[in-house]
Amino acid sequence: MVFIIKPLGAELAEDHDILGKSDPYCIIHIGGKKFQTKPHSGAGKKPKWNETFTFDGNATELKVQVYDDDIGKDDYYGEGTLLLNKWMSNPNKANTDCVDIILKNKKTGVVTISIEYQGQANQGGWTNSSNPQQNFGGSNNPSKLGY
Ligand SMILES: [Ca+2]
Repeated sequence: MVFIIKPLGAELAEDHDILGKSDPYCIIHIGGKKFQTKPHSGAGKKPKWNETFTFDGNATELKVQVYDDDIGKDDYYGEGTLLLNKWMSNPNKANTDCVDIILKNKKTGVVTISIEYQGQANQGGWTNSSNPQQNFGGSNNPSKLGY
């Protein structure tokens, strides 16, 4: 399954940087893979990323982590999780959602992210109950009349 993932930006509760403004970036974890945006230098509480990542693999959820880029250890804003089934039931269309970023049970911000699932709608494995024999040729199949 292919997901087009665009972390658009964030609204953060605090500016972590002591000198100047925070330089936030985010990391997307999906299906064992990791995508990282560039830091939005000096963005403070309202970073914009507008980067596009393509994930090809199996995943049911996506985790977002936000950091402030610093010399030495980067400050951690926290993380949030999005379930992907909403996009899988509405394929081939980019839909934007927000994910709360939490650190130690405290909301530290919101990340806006656009996701598009490319593929067939997820039927959940139960709605497509028709017998394949009916679809792939029985004695009544009109396409066979010409032979
Ligand atoms: Ca910084």
